Amino acid sequence: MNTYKTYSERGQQHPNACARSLFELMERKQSNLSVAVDVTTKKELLSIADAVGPFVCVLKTHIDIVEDFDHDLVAQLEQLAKKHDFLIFEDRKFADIGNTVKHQYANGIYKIASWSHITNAHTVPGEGIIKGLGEVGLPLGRGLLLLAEMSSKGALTKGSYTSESVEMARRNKDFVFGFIAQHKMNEHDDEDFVVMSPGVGLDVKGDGLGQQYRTPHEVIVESGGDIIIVGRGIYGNPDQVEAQAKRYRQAGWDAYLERVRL
Ligand code: 5FU
Repeated sequence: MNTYKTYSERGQQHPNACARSLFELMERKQSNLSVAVDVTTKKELLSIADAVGPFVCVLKTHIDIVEDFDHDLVAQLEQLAKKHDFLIFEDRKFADIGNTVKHQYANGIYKIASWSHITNAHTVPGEGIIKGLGEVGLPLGRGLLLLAEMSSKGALTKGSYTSESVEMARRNKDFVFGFIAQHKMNEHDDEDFVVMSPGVGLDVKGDGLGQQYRTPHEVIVESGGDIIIVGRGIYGNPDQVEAQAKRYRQAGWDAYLERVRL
């Protein structure tokens, strides 16, 4: 029996507004690709975002590595998100008590909540981190992913840590719509968490610093992930950015079609 629904079916049924718009746009663009644009200048970030924009559902940033960050960068990213129809995900990995993360999310130099549709948090501090971020993000219609499983070698995100993280998500479904994880996390028919999986590469298996890569097929078909996150595999060779984005988008979408037909 086919237990995998299509992205559009999931979009129609999902209780979380952020997940609904994400699924709808994935179907519209036929893309389950997120590009991690880990570059350190405004110029490179904008140029890669514009080049990969047509092929992605989500553009993932690490805004604090940009040397010449300013608010014009954010304004231009938001324009590109509209032009190419993608969501922005600041991979901030919040990890402090609720009161502190609230300020880190809303204030400071980056004011992440004002422009990033999606962000994420470690569950190590306990559930207060979700409550704190939710006070800022919920009124803005933002969505949160919990880090249930990391991709790197030796990660401690396993066993009861992972299952407790899923329980936290279940108790906070208004704001938490999914996970950064390596496998599908749904256990009940009535739950539908979005799984975004980093550590995806078609050509290499690791990076010498603990990163571990799997193929889009392994992530989507074998492990039941929903969105592949690809960084250096796409922006690593500046002359190949668009070609690699097309290649990974195709590999991700083919894997999805295989999964829903299984
Ligand atoms: F939560 C995680 C994780 O478990 N692994 C990751 O690699 C996040 N990442 C991010 O995905 C990491 O910070 C990079 O931004 C990206 C992977 O980049 P790569 O160049 O494809 O290795």
